[in-house]
Amino acid sequence: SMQCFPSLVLALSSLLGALALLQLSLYLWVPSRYGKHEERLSRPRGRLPARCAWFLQELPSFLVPALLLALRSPPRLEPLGCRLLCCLFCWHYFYRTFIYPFFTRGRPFPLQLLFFGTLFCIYNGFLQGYYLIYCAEYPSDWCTDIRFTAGLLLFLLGMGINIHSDLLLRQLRKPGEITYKIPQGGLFTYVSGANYFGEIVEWFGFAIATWSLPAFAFAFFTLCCIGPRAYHHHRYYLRTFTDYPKSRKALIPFVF
Ligand code: NDX
Repeated sequence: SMQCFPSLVLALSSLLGALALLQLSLYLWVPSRYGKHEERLSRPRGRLPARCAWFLQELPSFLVPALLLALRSPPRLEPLGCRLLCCLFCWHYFYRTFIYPFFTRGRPFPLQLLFFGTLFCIYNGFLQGYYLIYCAEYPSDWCTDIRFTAGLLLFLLGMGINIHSDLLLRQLRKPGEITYKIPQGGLFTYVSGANYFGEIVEWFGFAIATWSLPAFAFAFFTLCCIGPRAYHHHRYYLRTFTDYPKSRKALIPFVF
């Protein structure tokens, strides 16, 4: 049966950090080619409807940690913190897998990115789940620790912002439409990447609540992955809409 190998956690976390830096160097100047940054009709084949693509891609991030949690024998009942934190992770990916894709009005998603996205979700789902289920140790009163409570609060706040912003984006289109409009309302009043801002806050909250290397590596990866993308969205809006709100920032309200 499985057990904790701390060196495996260290190796996988370091590789995740390295992937984050690779990601940053690849996509800081040129955006990753999906959504509004994919050249129109350039590759009519090699895409999957957004609904299937997001479902398939995100599923492992839910399934892998959920299975690790369910199948661990003997079941890990102590400490409470580990299961709670693993459930938080699964909860986000339950939303991302079973709710978000079924409402999306996004354009078809490139198969090649879908492939790498799926690999990434397997990798990260395993790392976070394995660490929390087999390795993490918390004092029995972790649930009242300031790191847990403050982190949890940030996680919930970020998730709220992320879900709300994704909803506002979806409402910009009627079913079947693929045009882009200026997002309005919620945190979009202040930033072009409100959904990304929420997601980044969420995973840094998770990292603080778990106080673990894998979770900080994932928060850093998220920042490197969708931080630059928020900036590219911002640039896209500025060159596409002459009436784009001048005071709006790219990612962080009032700052950047
Ligand atoms: N999926 C995380 N890297 C990513 C898929 C891409 O969950 O090779 C990371 C995630 C993957 C990436 C994933 C990992 C790294 C990959 C990358 C591809 C290359 C890269 C594999 C897995 C890679 C290395 C080299 C390291 C291997 O038509 P449309 O789609 O544009 O429509 C959009 C619509 N919309 C608008 N509609 C009308 N008017 C407007 N102005 C509109 N603006 C947007 O709204 C969409 O339907 C929808 C949202 O669009 P957008 O562009 O704002 O968000 P999107 O990027 O699609 O993300 C959707 C959500 C969002 O909440 C975000 O926070 C979350 O997913 N997300 C996304 C990416 C990664 C991630 C979270 C994370 O790292 N935690």
